Amino acid sequence: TSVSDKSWGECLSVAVEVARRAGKVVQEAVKHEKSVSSKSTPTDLVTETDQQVEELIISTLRERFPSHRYIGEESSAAGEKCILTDNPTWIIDPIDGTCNFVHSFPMVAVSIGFAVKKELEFGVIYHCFDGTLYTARKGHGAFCNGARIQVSKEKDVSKALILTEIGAKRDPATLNIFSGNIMKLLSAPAHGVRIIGSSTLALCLIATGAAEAYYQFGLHCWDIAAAAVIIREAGGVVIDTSGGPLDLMSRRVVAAGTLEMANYIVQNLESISYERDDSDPGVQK
Ligand code: 2AM
Ligand code: CA
Ligand code: CA
Ligand code: CA
Repeated sequence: TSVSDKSWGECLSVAVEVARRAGKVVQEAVKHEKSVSSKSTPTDLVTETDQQVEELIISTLRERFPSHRYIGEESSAAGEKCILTDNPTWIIDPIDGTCNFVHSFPMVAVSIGFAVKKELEFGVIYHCFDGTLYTARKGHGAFCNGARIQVSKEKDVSKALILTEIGAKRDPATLNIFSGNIMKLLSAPAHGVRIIGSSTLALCLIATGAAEAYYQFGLHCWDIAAAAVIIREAGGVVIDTSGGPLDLMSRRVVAAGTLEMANYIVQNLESISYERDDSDPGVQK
């Protein structure tokens, strides 16, 4: 192993430690009253815990790795630049499933991804309610609580469980495409369609083979970064909904156990377009 290879392994151990610590803060905060406000739309929720946990994660990592770059949902909301460079970059979602968190619906996660030269190197996702830890490092396999995980090998949509999400944008045109896609799947007929309210945990369920495919429009780079490594290392595919390679900043993704399953989504479902994560250069920091 090269020197750099060793140091990414060290970064992964630090990421696991920080994700666990952050996850426990979230778990404790669930029991207390939350101060909820909204961002872009009335359903785009944020709490003080989102900001506190992101601050905890980034300040801890920055102290260890001061030369690295950091992208986080709440830092971006505060106007920081969301651009992936060749530098080692941490991509963080402090609370994935904020709406679930607000309702104490037990599907909430901390997600930490790490990229070097724009390539995802490892990902860590911690389920804040049950303490399940998902990890993967490029070329080293994917794990759930330390045990190897594998995607579903199902190729036929009529034997599939499909996961998706609807974001905070609820205008009629968006809802029309969203419901049209669900109807298409239900009449395929897929075994079922599920919306669990956490993109990162939905993607982890693809990695463990609990569901066959996941697609979403409107999500962000911090929703995909960690999970993409976990799914690929579990033998699955993560691509763009157009069928091309995954673009972390494109706000759309399809993940599946098999390419056949991913292609069904690419070929049959309609896309909803969103402004790219890196379209607004934001504040240089
Ligand atoms: P969040 O809780 O970190 O905001 C709920 O639909 C899931 O989608 C959550 O994982 C949520 O992440 C994510 N999400 C956030 N913003 C979104 C958007 N604009 N469109 C679609 N999904 C979004
Ligand atoms: Ca959010
Ligand atoms: Ca998220
Ligand atoms: Ca979040």
